[in-house]
Amino acid sequence: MIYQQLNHTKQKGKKSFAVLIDPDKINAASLDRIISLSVQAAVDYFFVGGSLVLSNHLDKYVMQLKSSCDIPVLLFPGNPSQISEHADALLYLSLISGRNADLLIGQHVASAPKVKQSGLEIMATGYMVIDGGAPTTVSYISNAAPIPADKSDIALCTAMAGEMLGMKIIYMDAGSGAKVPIPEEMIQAVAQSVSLPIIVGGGIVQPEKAYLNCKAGADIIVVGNAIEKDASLIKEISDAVHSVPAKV
Ligand code: 1GP
Repeated sequence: MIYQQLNHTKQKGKKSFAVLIDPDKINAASLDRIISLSVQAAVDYFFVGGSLVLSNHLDKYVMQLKSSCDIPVLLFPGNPSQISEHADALLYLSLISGRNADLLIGQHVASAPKVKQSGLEIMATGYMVIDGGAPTTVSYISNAAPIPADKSDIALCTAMAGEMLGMKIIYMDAGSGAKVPIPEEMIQAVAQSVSLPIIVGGGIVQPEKAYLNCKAGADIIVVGNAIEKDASLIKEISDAVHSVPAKV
């Protein structure tokens, strides 16, 4: 099970790196290149999804990933149509930072039979959108205010509530292409308040920032945009994340 592996890795204090694949921004050839660079760089996970996903290629790309390498594929869906039974697991997102009932529970109810039938490993994920300095697709589509970046107390209370409600993972996201990534202070405040694995993404473009996020308590760093622009960052960020000393 992916979740057990994820939790085990956290207990050992080891950090992981996930490459985000947005099916709208890729083609089969560029995905091939990303796969081989990711294998060489010892990337831990592929996340597949996006806020919109206008194309119909989700299944195709998930199959391409699965047939080319052993890196686990986790779906990171912007909406319930983004389900592929060929993936390994589903980040079953509930937007706990917002007050939009549809994204907290409504879409889950409507798609529950389909999700259950998929046979995917389901990982309940408390999804928290943090203000990244400019409106991102996720903040617009979700129609819900993000948590202000300087309000660590709101973030930690939100994560705590998510944990007590039974979420298995906390995902802190400044949104794809965020101008400003999530500050380390906020990551640290959340990491000290919950014992769940913490995923952090949105606007990370430098290996140093990935490293500092991990030191602050992030367990998995996700990068999408920056890699689409410069694929050599896959190795640089993977090395930075994996160089964080494990807890003793
Ligand atoms: C977005 O967390 C992801 O949901 C990754 O963001 O594309 O900015 O790396 P970037």
